[in-house]
Amino acid sequence: APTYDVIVLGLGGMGSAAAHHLAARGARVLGLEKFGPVHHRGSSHGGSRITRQSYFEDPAYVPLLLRSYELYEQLERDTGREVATLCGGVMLGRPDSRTVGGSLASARQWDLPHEMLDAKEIRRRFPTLTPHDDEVALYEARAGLLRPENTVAAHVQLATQGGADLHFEEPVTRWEELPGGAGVRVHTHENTYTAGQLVICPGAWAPQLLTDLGVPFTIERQIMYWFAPDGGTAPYVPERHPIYIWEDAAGVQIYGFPAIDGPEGGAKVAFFRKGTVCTPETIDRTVYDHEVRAMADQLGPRLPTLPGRFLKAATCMYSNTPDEHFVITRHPAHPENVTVACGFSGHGFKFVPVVGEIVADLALTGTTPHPIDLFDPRRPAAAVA
Ligand code: PYC
Repeated sequence: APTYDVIVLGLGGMGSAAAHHLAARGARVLGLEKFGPVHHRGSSHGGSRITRQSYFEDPAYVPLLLRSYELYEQLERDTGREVATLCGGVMLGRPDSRTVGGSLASARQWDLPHEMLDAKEIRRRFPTLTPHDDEVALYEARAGLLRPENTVAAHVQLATQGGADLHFEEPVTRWEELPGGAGVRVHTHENTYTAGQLVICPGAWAPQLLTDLGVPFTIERQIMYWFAPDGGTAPYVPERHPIYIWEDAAGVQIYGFPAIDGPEGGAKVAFFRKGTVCTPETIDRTVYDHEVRAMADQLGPRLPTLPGRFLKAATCMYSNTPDEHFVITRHPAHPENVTVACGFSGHGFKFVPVVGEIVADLALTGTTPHPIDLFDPRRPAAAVA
């Protein structure tokens, strides 16, 4: 008989959540991760991620977000770690922008608490922000930020406490199905393991690990920037400052956070998308002056106390599907034994705990009560290169 009920390949944001939810249901779990716990070489680092409910990408995400909020609260209660700060958020742009219009559509469809602010009201409430007169914002009090490293550490902690064996620095070299649908065999340089089920949470390694999924993933190099505002961080503390996603007239989105690392830590900002294609092995981790300048140029007209002084930058990766919707499914080529969660396309972190729950459902029962039709890799829009 297989040694484990489930092997989880990849213990980043999604995989560590899956390992926890599987172990909490009594499964014998082995987790295998190429790097150490909470590393900076994938997509779950950088100190902060946005969370929000009035979801401009598609209203179909909202029920999953509501559950994810509950599970993030539970994660804080169970571990005592700070993972979420609901400082409020503004989705800003012209009324007909995707950021504003899409957020409002989700808020209306799901009756989510929100306020619409005109430019004058935005400037009054949040004096760091200076929108054009023709810009508006959807304000959501329950938007805010998540701490990715703490989230991964919390899930690793709970998975371990739940009895999961988590092996770090042990990359998977290959895997195959056992004869007769009995499960899977997974190889690393150290060992060979068997399990009834395999869960693949590959992050940016999806193109290499999921070649037979039929989804042309694009891995995108992203840069996160930290700037020290002129006049100090006092107006940027989370008690006063919201997270923001701000779309310009050309459809380019920037986003930013309050200053969460004290007066010396500055405020983090970034472009949402607009990265360059990369691979996890060859990504250029250097951030160049022209890139810092391009970010700085966006800030001055919109947040006049930024860019201030450039502090630091770091790189990260998005794993994009063609339509930017996730892939969460039983693997179509291995439907009996393999579950995959990938292609989070730069907007997945807020879903980490609910993805852990869904993956546990799929691996242990073959189905989930959560609405995941949008994430089927066989949808036509997922195949368009
Ligand atoms: O998922 O809200 C998000 C987000 C904003 C910028 C990158 N991702």
